[in-house]
Order: sequence, then C-alpha cells, then structure tokens
Amino acid sequence: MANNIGKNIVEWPKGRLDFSAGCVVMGVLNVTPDSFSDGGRFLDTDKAIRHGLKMAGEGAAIIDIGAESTRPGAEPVSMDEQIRRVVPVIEALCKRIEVPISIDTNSSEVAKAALEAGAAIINDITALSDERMGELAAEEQVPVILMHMQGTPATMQIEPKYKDVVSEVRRFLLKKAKRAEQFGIPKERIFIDPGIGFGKTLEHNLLLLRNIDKFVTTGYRVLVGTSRKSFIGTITDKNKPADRIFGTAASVALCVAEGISIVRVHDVAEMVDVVKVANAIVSVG
Ligand code: HH2
Repeated sequence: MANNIGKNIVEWPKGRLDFSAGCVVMGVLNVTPDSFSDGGRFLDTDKAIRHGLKMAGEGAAIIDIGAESTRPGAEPVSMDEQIRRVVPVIEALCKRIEVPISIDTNSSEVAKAALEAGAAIINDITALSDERMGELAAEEQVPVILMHMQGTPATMQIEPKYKDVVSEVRRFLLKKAKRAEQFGIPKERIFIDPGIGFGKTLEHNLLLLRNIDKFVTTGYRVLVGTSRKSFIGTITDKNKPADRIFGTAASVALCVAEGISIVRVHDVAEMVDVVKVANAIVSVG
C-alpha cells in the first residue's frame, strides 16, 4: 500500500532507509539482564555484537539497541550503566555493518553517547518526555521514533484505562509529532508508534492493531512492536515468549497490509519472510 508520506527513501547524514518495497524490519537487541524475551542472552558485549551481525545478515533494516528493560514492573537502569552496556556494542557494529542502529532510551544523555558511538536513530518510548531529546535529534539530524505509553513501566499494567484508546493514543502521538517538528525534525524523520503492551489491556492492544490504518493516515510513518508480547501469549495460550513467533507473524502480516513502515521484532529471519510476502501481496494491486 502506498504510504501518503510520499518519499520511499528516507535519507539523513548518518543513514538511509528504503521503503520502496513497503515495510521494513527492525531487529531487537537488548543488552540487559532482564528483558522479557531475550533478557540475559546478550548482556555480554561479544554475544550482543554477534547477534547484531546475525540480524543484519538476516535482513534487518535497523538494529534497535537498548540497555534498560521496559517490561511491566521493570526498574530503571542508571544512565552510566546504560552507556556502559551499549556504547561498545554500537561502536563494534558500526565498524562492520551499514545497517542503521537505533538507540532505545528515554535519556538524552544515553542517546547522545550512543549517537557519538555511531547510532543513527533515536527510539524514545516516552516520546520526548526529556525535552533535550528533541533538541538533540534536531541538532544531530537523526530520525526519532515516538511511542505512546500510559504510566511508566513500573506501574503501566496495573489498571490501564481509556475512554477511546484509538483516538486518545492517536491524539497523543500527533501532539508529540508536532512538538518534534517544532524542534526542527523534518516530518519524514518522525515515526509514530502506538506502544503495544505499554499501559494497555488485551482489548486495548487489539483495538489499536485493528485500527492501525488510522495512524497510517496521519501522514507520519508508523512503527509497530508486537513481537512475542504477552497479549500474543494470552491469545495463543503460550507462556514462553519464544513460543509466540507464529502469533507475532499474524500481527505483523496484518499491520503490513494496513501500510505500516517498520515492524520491531526479535525473530528477524522469520519476520523478514513474513514481511516480504505481505509487501508483495499489498503492492500488487
Ligand atoms: N517495545 C519494547 C521496547 N522498546 N520501542 C518501540 N518503539 N516500540 C515497542 O513496541 C517497544 C520498544 C519492549 O520489548 P523488548 O525490548 O523486547 O523488551 P524489554 O522492554 O523487556 O527489554
């Protein structure tokens, strides 16, 4: 499906994304001891680098590196510790691959260190709650991903409430995207994300996915992260995140059909195939 943003290639001084085939895949690399799916697997720098290289080889268009779990109930990680975890991984990957790296953080200090190390995109799950983040993205001329969350990771799943989840999340993201434009970030470098699982019940997540077209028609490119999340486990009765790959695939295919631009996933090889087939079906007519 043609996205109404116009340009199929988004280019900036440190990177480039090609949307001419449709949606692209962002691979997740959590350098954390406690992430809900891959926690502890890539805390070791060498293992993290190997996994980043593997995902690039499998066709990831972006590698998203984070050092702080945002799973429900997770505790914050200090800026120094986040920087200590991510910088060597980013430096090593940038020497070996062209794939742009995004830094998953809500701290402008961490983002700054990551950009100096070679990261090329800021993924902010708090949508510029730190005002310095907007200035930094504008100064450094990098794209930003703005995500919606109700509450904080420590509290967000206690009792999420909305009158109309789709219009409230959409309104929030439009406001944040406009704010990002005021900082001087061009529209084509702003990505919006409804924040699946961040202060949302099963029904809220399903309503957002069912109505994802309402985000696509804003004119901002849309990113969706459903990968292995607990709502998929609830529907499929799969307790272990690693058993949720087919459930993830269903959500990815349906989102691609509605014109989203990026899917954030753990299982890059599998989802690259899902996205290729979905892109091909969408672009035929
Ligand atoms: N989900 C997670 C983390 N960062 N960023 C964006 N833009 N969108 C998302 O949906 C999103 C995100 C949570 O997943 P994961 O990184 O695998 O787990 P954890 O937060 O436990 O590290």
